[in-house]
Amino acid sequence: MDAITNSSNPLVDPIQTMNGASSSTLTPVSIASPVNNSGAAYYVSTNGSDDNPGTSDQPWKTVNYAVNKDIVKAGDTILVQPGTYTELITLGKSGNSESGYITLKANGNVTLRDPDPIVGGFREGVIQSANKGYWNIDGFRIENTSWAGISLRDANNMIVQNNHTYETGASGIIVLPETYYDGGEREITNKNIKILNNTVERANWRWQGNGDENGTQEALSIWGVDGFEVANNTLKEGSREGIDAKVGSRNGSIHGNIVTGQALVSGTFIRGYNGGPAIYLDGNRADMFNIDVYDNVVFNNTADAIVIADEVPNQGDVSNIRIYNNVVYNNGIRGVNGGQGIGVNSNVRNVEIVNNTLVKNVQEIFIDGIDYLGGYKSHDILVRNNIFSDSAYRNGIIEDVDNVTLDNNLFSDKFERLYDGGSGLGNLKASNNTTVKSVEFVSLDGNDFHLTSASRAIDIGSLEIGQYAQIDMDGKPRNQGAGLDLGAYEYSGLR
Ligand SMILES: [Ca+2]
Ligand SMILES: [Ca+2]
Ligand SMILES: [Ca+2]
Ligand SMILES: [Ca+2]
Repeated sequence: MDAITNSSNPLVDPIQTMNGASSSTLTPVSIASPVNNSGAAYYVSTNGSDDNPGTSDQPWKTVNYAVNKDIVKAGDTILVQPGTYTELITLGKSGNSESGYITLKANGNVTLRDPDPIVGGFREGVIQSANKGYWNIDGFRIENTSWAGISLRDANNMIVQNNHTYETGASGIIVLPETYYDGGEREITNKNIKILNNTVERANWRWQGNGDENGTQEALSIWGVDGFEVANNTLKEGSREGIDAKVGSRNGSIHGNIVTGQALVSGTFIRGYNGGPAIYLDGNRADMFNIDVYDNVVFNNTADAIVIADEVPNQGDVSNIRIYNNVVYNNGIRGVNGGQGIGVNSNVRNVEIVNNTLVKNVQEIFIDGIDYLGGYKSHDILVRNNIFSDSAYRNGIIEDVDNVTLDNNLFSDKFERLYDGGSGLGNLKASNNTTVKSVEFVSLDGNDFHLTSASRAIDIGSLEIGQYAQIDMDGKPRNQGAGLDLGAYEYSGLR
């Protein structure tokens, strides 16, 4: 396993152990370790000149000049001095594994602006690249763009960290193939991508409806990527979907992110579009597999929270997905959309949904493998040690799926049935589920879903969970006291 997939083991991942609801405010640690900064440093300043040598005393003037200059090599750093730069920056070269990344870093408060924020087609980003690798893009504010903020096509070994995109026409950050390639393995053109500690705010801000060229894709899109880590980012306010890993993206993780205020268009019924998930795994035109989604806080999104699906059933499927330690609350609008806390649709197999806390969504757990998208009947879904509480409409639905294990979960007793549906359901093993009048969170109204000593969720969990889930969302070991607790947070106080 390489450095990216190592992150799926929380015991050895320094980022994960620092995680919590406030993790995105922390300075990243050691995550950029592969970056080699031993090379030369060059400078860009608003009062420089592109005829200068690019030193601190005689800096260049434009960022795009710097990223294309022959003298800049793998392992070098370009420091962009404070100020506002209005230009499109097209990365013109690559670093390499021997000499390291090329670092493009904001050396203070640097704002990048689209020179023409209305004109610009599909794939344009204020920072953009095609078929390049080994760049570390660090610390920029990018605002008011025609399409993306940062757009990386056919990219490898990229780190995008500590940036803030604001009011982008389409995605804040997107990794994508140059063309659709008709799907299949050919569309997996990106490798080893880390998107860390960024803020993506008001993505798809010019979206007007289906077919609008300025508002396609999602706030943070991982498209056709083998090996990815999307960690500790904050997404707030966005017209469409939030974090979307799709079209055969695989061997990756989405963790420690805060996702709120996405799918603002939902309920407005603009040309038939009704929003999308805050975190979305969509296999689409190629096989998607081996993905961990954990330690995310997903709340106050207008539509669904975390959904696993396959929009193109006849090409590729989705398998080996783990969803754990997520806190998911107040998503959806009853009567307007499904408001799913965690959803599993068709063409999906081998999903483990473990130790999540889901509260006050329209419905908490939605497993329906056929009617929605077509494809084969989903199978082998494990739902264990979760808390499903205080839903607006119902606990959820389970149907059209085979081999479902639903055990050791806690439900609030608001509804007669643990789940609706039930047709086309083969081999459900439901056991040791508990219903309670109140979960006894620290604060249901205040959205603090740690457990109090009175909670029934304490010590009644199944020990049969993967190694990946042995640490709770706060970074504490599970199985304290007399047993393992349900939900994202292990109780560690006295009872
Ligand atoms: Ca433009
Ligand atoms: Ca597919
Ligand atoms: Ca169905
Ligand atoms: Ca315990």
